[in-house]
Amino acid sequence: MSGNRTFTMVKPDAVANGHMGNIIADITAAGFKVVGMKYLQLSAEQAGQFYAVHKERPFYGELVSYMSSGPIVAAVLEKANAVSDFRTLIGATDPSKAEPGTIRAKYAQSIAANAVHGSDSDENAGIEASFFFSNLELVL
Ligand code: IDP
Ligand code: MG
Repeated sequence: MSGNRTFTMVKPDAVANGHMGNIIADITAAGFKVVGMKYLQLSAEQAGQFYAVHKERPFYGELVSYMSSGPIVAAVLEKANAVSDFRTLIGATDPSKAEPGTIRAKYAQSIAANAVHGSDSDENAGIEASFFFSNLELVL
């Protein structure tokens, strides 16, 4: 994967609260092209695997049960400087600290239920995209 792709999820709280369409609209309005998209619910085992890097953090159990609590949208996005521009678009992990107008400021409930995921590096974007998508499933 080159530096122009990132991976996102619309998390269970945002889907359950009806923000899925608005969040995808904000993402595409910001210039990101969707190259892959799936609507699915993770099992606790799958959520635990996806977030394995956070295994030692105190909120890991809460994160795994929350991320498997309802359906999500998983997507691969394309744009120049995708990883860093997308992190700017979503705002800080804690929505009370997120810049006004960012997706988390607009739609997140709490530091745990914070509406969206965004990869933090090109390397992780590649790993996370391939957790959900084969290359054959991505639009060129
Ligand atoms: P990020 O999603 O902004 O990259 P990370 O530190 O990688 O933030 O944490 C991954 C996810 O774990 C967060 O998006 C959030 O859902 C959850 N999380 C992070 N910090 C906390 C916390 O202090 N309490 C509960 N959940 C948290
Ligand atoms: Mg992170």
